Amino acid sequence: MTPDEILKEMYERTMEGNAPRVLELTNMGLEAGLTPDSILFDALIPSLEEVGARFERGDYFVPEMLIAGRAMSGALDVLRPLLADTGAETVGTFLMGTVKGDVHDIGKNLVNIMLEGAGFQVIDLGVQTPPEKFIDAIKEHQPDVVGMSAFLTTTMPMFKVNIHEITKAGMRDDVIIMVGGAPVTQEYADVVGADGYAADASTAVRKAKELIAIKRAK
Ligand code: B1M
Repeated sequence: MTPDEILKEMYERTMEGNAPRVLELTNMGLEAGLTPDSILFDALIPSLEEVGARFERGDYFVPEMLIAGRAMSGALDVLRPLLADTGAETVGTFLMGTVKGDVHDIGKNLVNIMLEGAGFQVIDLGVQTPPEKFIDAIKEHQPDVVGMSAFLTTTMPMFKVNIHEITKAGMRDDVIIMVGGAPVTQEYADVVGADGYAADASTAVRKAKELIAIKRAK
């Protein structure tokens, strides 16, 4: 198969949620010289976007979204060391979690991979993270940045709740707070009082570095 054929089939099989074949195609793609970035941005991410569009149209339901997500996660396991393996020095500690009420984690995991690749130490609190878990982890790890992901319009308000609780706990000035996730915008980040927002994983890395440099220069 040519690299283009591999990407095309990967797009289709991810949409069908055929995890074993997506895994096989990921390995074949790498052997054929495809970069991890190309596998992500030319096949896996567009495929999940199409899954989301089909769900909105009522052509797909939750089980289809679930298996497509699993197929992508399997491929990410293979890509993780390749995306993260830059040998960069530790540039800061990043505490990351998907907010309470939200089980989406693929986007968060991708941000984590890119952060690790850029030299961040990442502490991942997983999904459905309640405010008290963020607070306990801030106390324990004293991160430079606290990152919160939300993927539903119904869970985005948890940013404000979390920031309020972190402020009440007297820790707001100790950490930089970044938010992100598919429905989140810069305007929303400003409204909830976050320090930073990024639309995708690589921008998140750049933004985190910028914000840390500004804070350390003060
Ligand atoms: Co869900 N889901 N889902 N889902 N799901 C979406 C998000 C949706 C947009 C689909 C749609 O309608 N088009 C929609 C949300 C609508 C809305 O609120 N605006 C939706 C819905 C409605 C639901 C349920 C409510 C469905 C139901 O039960 N009726 C339900 C909710 C469950 C819950 O959380 N309580 C649900 C469930 C699920 C599954 C469990 C089946 C599965 C999740 C599997 C998993 O994550 N392990 C799933 C999936 C797979 C999706 C779609 C299809 C794909 C999400 C994904 O992984 N995208 C999604 C449709 C879509 O996004 N087009 C959809 C790929 C990923 C790489 O992108 O997540 O955007 P993304 O992450 C990006 C950026 O957002 C950014 O960087 C990432 C990488 O570039 N980013 C940050 C993320 N976090 C960041 C943090 C930062 C900075 C940047 O700083 C801290």
